[in-house]
Amino acid sequence: MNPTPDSPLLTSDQVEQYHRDGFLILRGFYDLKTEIEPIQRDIHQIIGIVIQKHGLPIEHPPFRPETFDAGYQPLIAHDRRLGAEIYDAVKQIPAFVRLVVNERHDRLMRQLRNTDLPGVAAGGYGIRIDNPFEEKFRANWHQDYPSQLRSIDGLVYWSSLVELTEELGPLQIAVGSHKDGLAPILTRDPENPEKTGAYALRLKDEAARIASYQKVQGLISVGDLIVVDFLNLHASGFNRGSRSRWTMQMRYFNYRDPIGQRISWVGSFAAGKSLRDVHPELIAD
Ligand SMILES: O=C(O)CCC(=O)C(=O)O
Repeated sequence: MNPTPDSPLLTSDQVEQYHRDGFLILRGFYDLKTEIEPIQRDIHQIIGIVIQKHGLPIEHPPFRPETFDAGYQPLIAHDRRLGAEIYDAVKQIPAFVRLVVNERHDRLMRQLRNTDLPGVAAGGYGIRIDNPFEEKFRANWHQDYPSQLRSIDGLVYWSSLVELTEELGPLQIAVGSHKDGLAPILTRDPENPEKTGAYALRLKDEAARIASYQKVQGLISVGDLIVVDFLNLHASGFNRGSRSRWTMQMRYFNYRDPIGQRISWVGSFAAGKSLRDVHPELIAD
C-alpha cells in the first residue's frame, strides 16, 4: 500500500528524541542515486559553464559525486564574485527544488509538529556554500523563526552534499535549547561589522546563553538529514578545510500556528520584511 500524507515515518522513540533535544539526525534519509546525485551533477555542469564563459584556464574533470565541485576552489580564488554567481544559480536546479518539496518532508512535519497543514517557507530554501576561512556568511548562534517569520512552529531540513568532517565546520547544535522559547536578538554583530541582514543577527548575551547547553556537531554523510526545530539554537561551524562545505537547507512551517496566522506568514529578510516591524519586542538593540 502506498503511504498517505499521514503515514508516520518515524518511530515513537525518534519523535520523543526530537521533542527532547530539538533536533533529530536521520541517517540515509535520501536516496543518493535518485535524489542527491542529480543535484551534484547539475552543480558540476553549472561550475563548468561559469569556467567556460569566463574563459578561465581551470581544469574541469568529468563528474564524480565525490568531486562534483571540482574547479570551484580555483574559480573563487580567481574572483570571489563568481562564487556568488554560482550560489544564486544552484538553488534553481530542478532536482533541488524537487527535493525541497519531497513528500516525505510533509510527512515529517505532520508527524513531528502534529499538523495537517504544512507549508514550504518561500525563500527559505537554498544551498549554502561555506568557503574555507570565510566569516561573512557564517550563521551565528540563532533560532530560525526570526529569519523566516512564517510560523513559530516549523522545521529546518538540513542535509549535506559533501561528507562532513570537523575540519569543514559542521553545524553546531545546542541540545534542548528549543525549550527556552524565543531569545532576544541584536541586529548587528559588533565583532563582525562586515556581516549584514540575517548574518548579522546575534543573540543577546550569546556566550552566557549558549554556555548552559550541551553542544553537538552535525557530523553527517551525504544522504543523511538533520531536522532542526525552529526554536532550537544552532550555528555554522567554521570551515578550516581545503574545499567548500556544500549543504542544503529547506524550511517548513505550520499554517495552523496562531502566531503564524497573526503575522500572516509574512516572511522575513528574504521577503524584504523588517524583523523589527513584525516583532519589535524581540530586538534588544
Ligand atoms: O549551515 C549552516 O552553517 C547554518 C545554517 C543554518 O543555520 C540554518 O539552516 O538555519
